[in-house]
Amino acid sequence: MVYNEVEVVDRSELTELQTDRLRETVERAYENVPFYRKRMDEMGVAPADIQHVEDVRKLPMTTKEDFRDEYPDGLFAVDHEDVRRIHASSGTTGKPKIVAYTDDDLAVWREVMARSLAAAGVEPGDTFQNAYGYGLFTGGLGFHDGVEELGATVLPIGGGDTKKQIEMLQDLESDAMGCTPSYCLYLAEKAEERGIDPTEFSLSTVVIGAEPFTDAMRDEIEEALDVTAIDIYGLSELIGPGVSVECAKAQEGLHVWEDHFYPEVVDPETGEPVEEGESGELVLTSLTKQALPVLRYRTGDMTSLTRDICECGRVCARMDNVRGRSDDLLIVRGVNVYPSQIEEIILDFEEVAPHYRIDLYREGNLDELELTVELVESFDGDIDDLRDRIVSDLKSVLALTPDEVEIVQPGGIDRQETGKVKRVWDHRE
Ligand code: DLL
Repeated sequence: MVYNEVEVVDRSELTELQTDRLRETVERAYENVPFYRKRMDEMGVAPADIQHVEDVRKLPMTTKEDFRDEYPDGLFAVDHEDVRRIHASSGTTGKPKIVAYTDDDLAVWREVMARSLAAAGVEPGDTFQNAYGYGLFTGGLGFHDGVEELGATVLPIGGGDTKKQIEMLQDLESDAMGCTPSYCLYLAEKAEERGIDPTEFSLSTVVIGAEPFTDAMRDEIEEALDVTAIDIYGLSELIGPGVSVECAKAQEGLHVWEDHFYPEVVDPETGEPVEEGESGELVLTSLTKQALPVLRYRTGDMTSLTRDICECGRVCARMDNVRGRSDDLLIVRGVNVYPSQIEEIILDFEEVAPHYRIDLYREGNLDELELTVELVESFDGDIDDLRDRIVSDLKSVLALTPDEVEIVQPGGIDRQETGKVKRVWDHRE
């Protein structure tokens, strides 16, 4: 369902809208945020230099370090009395990134989330079980508002409390659910442990995001719960969930709501834009944010963009599923490898469950990689032979020789009930 006509306007009309909005955003940032005024002055760029949306390239970039340096409110462009809500995103180290919303920002967020849910196939009247965490994390409230805006029923259960989630899924017959991909698997497993068949829930759609996952992981989820799993992307710095989403019709890339967020993809090393279709780091500029306008935010997320019109008719650019962040890259004895590449290989083995962990150590000057994978219940083969085949695939596809592949029994890898899943443990620092 197309929620807003702007999703299907001509590209030229969209570009005009983006140009107007970018000019207003740059003006607002320059006038109200000393940080941006200083950066632009240093670069010799004035708001009047922005005549077309593609002039975005003249603007300075913003990084997560800038958010940290300007902690807590140095990037705000409005007075505190106009801030209606604050969220925060905690990284692994240091202070969280604080983000702010005016009334208008909250209205935009509700709108992009309602649009995202509609594209995902959620319909007015559906019951949506919201298992994203409420609180400073943007997942819970972002989804909550969007479900209400769409005219569906929100069940604000939040993250965790899996027994209650299962009870609600059964008793309220939720049609759709929002949660992280790792939680989908956790939930299915816990249901089975209680003797409940998770494919029997009335769920037809899960809207999954907040952490990367491979196609193989998505297949596992769709099978375990007998659902369509739709990828939704977003980040606190830009708004929260609802920056882009797959449509249920094609499931071919995530539609970026370009009337609010302008996407670019750049080479993560040089910061220079790459050709359409090429992979690089996603850079986003907010086009309507009032409390916290963000110019060219370096997300760290690796993707590519296409502007081909989708079979669903939506015109906005589509980004490829984010398989990881530029700073997820593991360099193991000189071999560059993303955890998602390892995930893809191990999930190709039907003997292996979708749970794994990667441990990195340093012995003397040498990196060591230890991979732990878990067997599926039905396994009755030869463990040594399985190990050999996994090692051989890692070697031939990734040129990576793990120092150890440990194969554990079903349930042998610790599960995480809430938050973003952690699979890589780097003990080298
Ligand atoms: O994770 C917002 C969100 C909530 C998105 C619920 C989707 C669903 P942050 O906590 O600020 O915000 O984390 C943002 O999470 O830069 C990506 O690295 C990662 N991420 C978010 N969605 C996806 C996704 C929320 N669909 C960071 N695929 C982003 C891969 C994702 N990574």
